[in-house]
Amino acid sequence: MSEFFSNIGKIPYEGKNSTNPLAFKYYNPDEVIGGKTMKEQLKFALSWWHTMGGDGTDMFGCGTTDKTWGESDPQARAKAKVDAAFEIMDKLSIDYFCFHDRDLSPEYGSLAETNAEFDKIVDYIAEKMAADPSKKLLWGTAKCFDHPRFMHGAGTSPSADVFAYTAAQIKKAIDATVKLGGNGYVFWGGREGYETLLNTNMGLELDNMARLMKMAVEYARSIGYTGDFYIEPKPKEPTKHQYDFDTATVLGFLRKYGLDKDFKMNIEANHATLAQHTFQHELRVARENGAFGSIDANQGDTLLGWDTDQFPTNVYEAALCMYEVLKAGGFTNGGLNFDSKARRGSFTPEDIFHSYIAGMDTFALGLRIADKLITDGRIDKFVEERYASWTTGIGKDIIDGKVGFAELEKYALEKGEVTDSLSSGRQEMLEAVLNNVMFNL
Ligand code: XLS
Ligand code: CA
Ligand code: CA
Repeated sequence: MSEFFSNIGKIPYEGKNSTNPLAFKYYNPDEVIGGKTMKEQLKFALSWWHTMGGDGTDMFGCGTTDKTWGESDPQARAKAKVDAAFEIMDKLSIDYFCFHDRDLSPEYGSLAETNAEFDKIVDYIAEKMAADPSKKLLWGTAKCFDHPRFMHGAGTSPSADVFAYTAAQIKKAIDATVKLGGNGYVFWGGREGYETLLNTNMGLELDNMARLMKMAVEYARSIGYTGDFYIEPKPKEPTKHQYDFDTATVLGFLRKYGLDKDFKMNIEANHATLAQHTFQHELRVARENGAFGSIDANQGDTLLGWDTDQFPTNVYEAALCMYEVLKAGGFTNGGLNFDSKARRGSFTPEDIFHSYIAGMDTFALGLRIADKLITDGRIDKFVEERYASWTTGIGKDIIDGKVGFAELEKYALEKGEVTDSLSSGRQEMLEAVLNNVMFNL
């Protein structure tokens, strides 16, 4: 087996004063932060689609970087991709990976043929994982959105045949996830949405999406899968209205169909901003609802209205993200998947490494800051004191269910004006506290 990146060695941790572009400045895998090693806290994953397959193609032009891995034959290329992926993970000290079925192995003629070739690649990955048990599958998923058969949706297609095909494809992707010991299975509703209500039976489509998910859970549990199921919210792109708009919308859907015990969220930063939320907002909504699962780490561009999937370099965002992760008790089955791609102009093999180093160091800094923010305690203390009125007196009576409208009316009439009970929200002071913690490392 040949080496694909012979000019790049294992990326070392050299600390913040290093100027070596091929070294980590902040990610020190075995250093303990917040009670666990950084590698346990961050659980970085490589995304097979961007890293192994994305060649820079966009709607205005063809690829700028070669992702053929030296093979023109699709079977040989799929195998070479596995070798190259394991080399990248090894050199970057990344323990996890994520895939869509078709990223691993493309479509051939019939579904049966496609499945047979897919099995061979899954077996090959299983062999590589057996040889290096540090490599693990974070989650798998099925690519039910690129082929023309999915033009009107997959689980939400008006065609029952397409629904059946989708179920068959997901069944196979679940089999592969289980075979590779994955602890996560993702549903991102690629074309599960609509362009116009003039041709859409929304009620049936949503019922069918829930049917598909129920079947997936039943099947996976029946073959012994014990991991998590995630829904990855996204408000738009490719469809105008995606059904899984944001975390709050997805929670409503899950509860309506009795799926809330089975699913958590895979929150992507760029999807949060597309929904006009902050990344932290989406994480907080998930956390407050016991639905925090996994993260697709990337960033969008606030000046662009589409999904740019850039490698994350915004330390502020990463810090607030890791604050939510630590407050949620850290990752269990989930982790940080770099659903990110180098810019089209960053086309050399080294750019793969520069991109991951940038993303990993950004989240390493985020973790360091978040841990300091929690031990510093000023923000948590402020929030606690802001809500102190709920721990005694009338506030406690409300929480304890001791009073209703009649008692509250009596209380308010006796009390008179209540504006004096308020104190400043101190937003600017708190933002300065965050800056102080951030730059005091
Ligand atoms: C696309 C999504 C997709 C999911 C997995 O926007 O981010 O890549 O993460 O299907
Ligand atoms: Ca994603
Ligand atoms: Ca995205």
